[in-house]
This record gives sequence, C-alpha cells and structure tokens, in this order.
Amino acid sequence: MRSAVVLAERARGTTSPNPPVGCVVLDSSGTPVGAGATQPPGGPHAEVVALRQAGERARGGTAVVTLEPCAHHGRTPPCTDALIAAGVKRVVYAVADPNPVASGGARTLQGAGIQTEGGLLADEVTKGPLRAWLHYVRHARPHVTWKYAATLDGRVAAADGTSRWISSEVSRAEVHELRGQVDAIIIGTGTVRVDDPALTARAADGTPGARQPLRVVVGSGDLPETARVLDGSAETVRVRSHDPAEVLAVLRDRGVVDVLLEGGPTVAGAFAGAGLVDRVLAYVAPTLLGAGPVALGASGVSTITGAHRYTVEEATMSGPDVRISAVRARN
Ligand code: AOF
Ligand code: ZN
Repeated sequence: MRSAVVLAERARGTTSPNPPVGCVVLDSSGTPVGAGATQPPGGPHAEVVALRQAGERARGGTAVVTLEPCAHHGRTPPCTDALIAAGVKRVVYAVADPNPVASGGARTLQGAGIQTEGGLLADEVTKGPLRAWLHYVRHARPHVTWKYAATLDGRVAAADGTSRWISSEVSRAEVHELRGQVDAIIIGTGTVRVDDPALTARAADGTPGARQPLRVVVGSGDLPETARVLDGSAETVRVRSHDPAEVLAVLRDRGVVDVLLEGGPTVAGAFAGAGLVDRVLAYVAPTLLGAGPVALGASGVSTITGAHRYTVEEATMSGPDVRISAVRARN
C-alpha cells in the first residue's frame, strides 16, 4: 500500500476531476508484478494500468489500491470487471469511494467471490493524495489551501512594500513543487499589480515544470498588459468576482479539484471570512520587520470568540523556516 500511495502522489495534478489513485498487483506468492496510477481523464484507472502490466501473473494474486475500485461505466469500464476478469483472489483498498455513481465496488467484488479488505493506510491516503478529491466529492467545490510566507512577527512585506524572498530557498523550492501538483492557483488583481508573480512551477534553475497549474486572477481591477500572469507560459483565467464562493463554483465547473490560494491578504481574508480556507500552509521565517502588511486581511472577525479555528496537523523545519500545515477545525 505504501508503494501504491507513492504512485498516487506522483499522479497528483494530472487526473482532475478524477482522483489520483495508485495500485500495485501482487502474484499468488506475494511478489509485485504490476503497478500503475490513474491516467488523465478518459484514460485507464490505476487498477487497469497495473493489471495490464501484470498480465496472467495477476491470476490468484492480490490487488492493492488506494481507493475502492469503481463499479460503474463512466468514461472507462468498471475496474471491478477488470479485476474479476484478471482472476485476482483478493483486493485490499485504503478508502471507500464516496462518489455515489462509482461506489459499491467492494460489494460487487465480494459477489464475484473475491476477498476484500478496506481501511489499510486510510488515514495516510485521506490526508495525502485523496484529500482534495474527497473534499471535492463531499462538498461539491474545490479544496483550498492558503499558502503564505511571513516573518516571525507575521508580516508578508516590509513597510516599503518589498517582499521578495521572505522565506528561504528551500521553502520556495517546496512551493514550486506544490504548484506542480495542484490544479489551479488563485491570486487577486492587487497582488498581480504589486508583486507581478509568474505563478508557474519552476525548478531552482528557472526551468518550467512539466505540469503548470491554471492561473486564476480574481477581482475586477485592471491588469497591466505586461503582467507576467499574461505571458502565455501557462493558462490564465480571470474571474471578475469578489465572492469566493462564486470563484470556487466557476473552478468546480471547470473540473478544478485542488486549489492553492497564494493571496495576498485581501483575497485570503475574504476566503477565510467565507469559511473557504480548508487548510493553511504557512512558512514562517526567523526574521522580524516590525512594520508592513500582515498575512491575512479583514476576515469578518471582530472578537476573539469569532476566530477561525484550525488544528495543526504538521509542523516541520523547512531549511531555516518553520512549515506549518493546519486544517480547519470541524465543530
Ligand atoms: C478507480 N480507480 O484509478 C480512479 C477511480 O469517469 P471515469 O470513468 O473516469 O470515473 C471517474 C470516477 O471513478 C471517479 O469519480 C471516482 O469515483 C472513480 N475513480 N476509480 O477504481 C481509479 N481514478
Ligand atoms: Zn475504476
């Protein structure tokens, strides 16, 4: 299952609106004979890729998959059919499929005499490769991670507006990797005018990554023609709305599942205020400024009991910075 999770992680950002799923097929003696991940929409699901590689060696073996195999005819035939035809004896999966049209795979397999076992590494898969997609299916909108880099005193720029390289090179490299795994990045017109970010996924030497997220500029302000988001190096859409829910509805309808919100403070405040920041990813650099804008703008909170509450799920070092991942507390 760990190998299947790694395969799923690698497929992130290439499968939406489908989930990135990983699958390993073992032969009857437990030796891995096939491995695969979900292909881009319309292409085969993970199980089918792994079963093709395994061929006859799958007979009497086990399929290990991060999501319950689908039982429906969608863009592709049901994975349950492929597993039954391949003659596997056992299917182990991490997470049950919550999609009403595709679910029920385990029952179908059992009906065909295949042993099934759900729940293996479910927590890891739920928080990892399937987090955004599970959210998308359950809430009918993309999952939003607000990412920012700030000083120890919470500032994202100095008093004169300069903000380049608050966080370390290590942290910036991580963010570029993350950009390559999400479907879209949201920023406001204000940030485009002030910072002029390219919002592309790049390696340390500046070479563009294989996959570029959709760049989404929200708000009604004008953009300079020379703005780097308009440079054609990746697709850019404008959503001329200040309503975060409306922005996310537009993105959902485009099949966007996983969104990175890169600010700035005004847009981030609006999303937080609307209850639409599902996860906060903060890079906190060990510097002090004492003046300058703070990470989050107005978010509808005037008294402490109204604070938007999150639970820290991870705090680690990222070079000299601290990286904090926190998810919205459900109460
Ligand atoms: C699997 N294995 O690798 C994936 C699954 O429209 P389709 O045919 O591409 O089906 C999409 C649905 O299938 C998707 O919403 C989810 O429920 C399931 N995805 N299932 O058995 C996979 N990606
Ligand atoms: Zn399937």
